[in-house]
Amino acid sequence: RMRRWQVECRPDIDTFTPGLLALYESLKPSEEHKSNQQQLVDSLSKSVSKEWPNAQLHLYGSCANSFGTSHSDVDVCLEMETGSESIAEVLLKLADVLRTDNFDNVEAIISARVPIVRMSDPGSGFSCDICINNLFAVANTKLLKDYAQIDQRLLQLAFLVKHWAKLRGVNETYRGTLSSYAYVLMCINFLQLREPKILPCLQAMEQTYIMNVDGTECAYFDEVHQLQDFGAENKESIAELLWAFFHYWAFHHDYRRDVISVRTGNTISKQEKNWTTRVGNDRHLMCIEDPFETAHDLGRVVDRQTIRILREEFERAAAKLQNDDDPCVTLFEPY
Ligand code: 3AT
Ligand code: MG
Repeated sequence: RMRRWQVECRPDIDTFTPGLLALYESLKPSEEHKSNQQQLVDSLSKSVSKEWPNAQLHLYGSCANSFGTSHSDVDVCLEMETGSESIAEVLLKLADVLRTDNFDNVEAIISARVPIVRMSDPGSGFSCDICINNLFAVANTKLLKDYAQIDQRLLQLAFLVKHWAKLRGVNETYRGTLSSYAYVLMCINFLQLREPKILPCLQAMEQTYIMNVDGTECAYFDEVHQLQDFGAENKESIAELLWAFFHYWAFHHDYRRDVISVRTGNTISKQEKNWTTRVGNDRHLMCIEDPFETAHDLGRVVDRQTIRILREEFERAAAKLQNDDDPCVTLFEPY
């Protein structure tokens, strides 16, 4: 009897590639969407510079890493000298400034791991998160953007996975499932592990980009225009890859032993990271190493209940792609 993990992909899987690519195209943000985002950034920049003329405004997250859909929010990082003020004090002052300038629903969220001000733009209705001096996010945004330029299958796969995760309700960190950022790292690592490889490991190559964040060096090879043909030997279609992605997380990944690591382009052991026992709220049931903040496990939000939900969803997704007549529809049915 074939074991589940030995199952091969259905022979007609490629017939679903055009449908999946059409869906991917429909998820990409429109030009109008991008220009609305730019307007929001411009008016925000004006407000901020009145109070903090030397602050630098960086976009991060999906509005800058090229993994943004037409539903994505705008993530902004302000780089500034805070002097004797705490980040919380700066954020409270920022919230006041934004209220005065007529932004909507302004709210300072001070207790989060990364404290932010959240607000929305009265014109476009976009939601916007603003953080202070979180330059790791700026660095990982550039890393993701650079990976996306090597092989177009990364963007295609990640858009479909993010879309699936949103519709299936497994893209909610506050409820114990995974962030969009975590899903993109899962996609990158998965493509680094294909044979032949579709993506290289940029952090294992010559360092052409180095940014120092709070004493941690964020360094990697960023001359990605030299890597345009990197994945060319691998001919797998997006339908095959999407199935294999879910199949990997349903049946192949060793949840007990392994950590996925974009930094090394491989999986490493929990033992090596000392992620074998629960420390505080960090359970380390599903381990995803942050490429720069390597002590940070992006899966730490996952608990006993949500890991079961996630694994069932991965199995369901693999089964839909394997068996259904119209998986482009059924895969994405809301839960
Ligand atoms: P959406 O399209 O908005 O769902 P996104 O890529 O903007 O996707 P998030 O809004 O979840 O994702 O996160 C915004 C950025 O913040 C992405 C990444 O640069 C950074 N980030 C998010 N979560 C973490 C984390 N746990 N550790 C480090 N950086 C993070
Ligand atoms: Mg975002």
